Amino acid sequence: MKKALITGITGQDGAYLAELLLSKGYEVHGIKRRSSLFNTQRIDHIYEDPHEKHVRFVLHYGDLSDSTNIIRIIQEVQPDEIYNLGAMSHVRVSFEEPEYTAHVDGIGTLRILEAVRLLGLSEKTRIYQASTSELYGGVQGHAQSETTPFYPRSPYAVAKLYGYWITVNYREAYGMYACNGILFNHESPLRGETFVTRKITRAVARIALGLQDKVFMGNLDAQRDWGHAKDYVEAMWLMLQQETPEDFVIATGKTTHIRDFIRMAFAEIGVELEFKGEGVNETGVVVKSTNPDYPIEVGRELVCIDERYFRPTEVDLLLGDPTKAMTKLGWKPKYDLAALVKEMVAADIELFQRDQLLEKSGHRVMNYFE
Ligand code: NDP
Ligand code: GDR
Repeated sequence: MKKALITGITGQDGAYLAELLLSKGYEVHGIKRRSSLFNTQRIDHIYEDPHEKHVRFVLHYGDLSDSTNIIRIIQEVQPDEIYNLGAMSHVRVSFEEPEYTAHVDGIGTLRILEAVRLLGLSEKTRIYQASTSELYGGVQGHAQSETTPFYPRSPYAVAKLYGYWITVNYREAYGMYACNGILFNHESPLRGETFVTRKITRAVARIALGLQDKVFMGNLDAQRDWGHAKDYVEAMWLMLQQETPEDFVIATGKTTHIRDFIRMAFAEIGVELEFKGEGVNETGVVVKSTNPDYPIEVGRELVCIDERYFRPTEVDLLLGDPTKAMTKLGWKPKYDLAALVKEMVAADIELFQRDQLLEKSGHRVMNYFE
């Protein structure tokens, strides 16, 4: 039985990847951070009681900022594959926590690679590094591929640039099977609540149910190449099954404005939006509302701009060219954007209907906005 170790197992991708590897017969180990509240909601459905025999899913306390902990866990698990997904992954927050981001996203990657080398596991253990389309940042004007140069535009992207190159360096210097997946944005109902797609689908659900008046957004002019996280974790696994380690771009090859994602999400509840005004004065106004289950008045302002959500430096457009992954890995996404939006809005409506029930029976439900 193959053993995999996943850092960031409690995150969006960690949860989908753990499910995928368990379905393929792996023994899956994950590193979770100590937190004052439970932080395993995304993986609770696959949790196995450690007191049972033949457990195939094991969690270890750990942190990418602690090399002694990383070394100990890798020594104990002796994994065939490591997926380094753990990171401070929010681009805007990285401007507020630049040093921590470098420590975890940059040097954290080195800690994994060096642990494998020091433990004499270079021949046995294959390593996947969660690299990102944010590396391209300021490189605009054409689709971004494995040969496009990098120009990071945030502390997050700069930290990930170090992670990318240290992975390449360990592969070249020590012959390790280590590769970078340069993944473009991927989303799902498990997406963190403060990333733009989930923020929008949550707002749509809450507005539909009468729990929220409007949503405040940042830069609506940005464009992103969005795929489904389920498709993208499959590509991670495929990258570690090749004869030789290589880096791959994973993307859909289509890009969409944030504004159009908002339109698509509101269309799921029968609302047609028109955007009026410019810059910070832009608003999204209802011009048609056709779903009797969610009666929303025509003329109502549902989207406004709040400068707080703008970034000191922005990545205007991301558009990936996944030709290499499609050709060499045989990878192809199963979801398109319309199916992704539909699934996310439906999941958030269900979530908030549950919250409504709880509130009706006297429970207080907290909802934070960002
Ligand atoms: P999430 O933010 O959902 O998950 C990040 C995970 O990292 C969480 O499990 C988090 O733990 C963990 N983590 C954070 N800090 C540390 C730390 N100091 N030590 C150990 N673990 C830590 O991210 P995604 O699942 O969306 O992304 C997975 C990886 O892929 C990340 O590295 C991200 O940067 C990268 N990436 C993501 C893309 C996307 O579109 N989703 C695109 C390209 C790259 P906790 O749950 O406790 O917070
Ligand atoms: P990104 O994702 O920065 O691309 O990083 P995010 O969803 O945060 O932003 C995408 C774009 O939307 C614009 N935007 C807003 N973003 C947020 N979060 N909130 C808003 O209110 C808002 N309004 C407009 C942003 O300015 C940006 O242009 C994600 C993360 O998962 C990274 O870890 C990963 O590496 C990259 O995707 C690829």
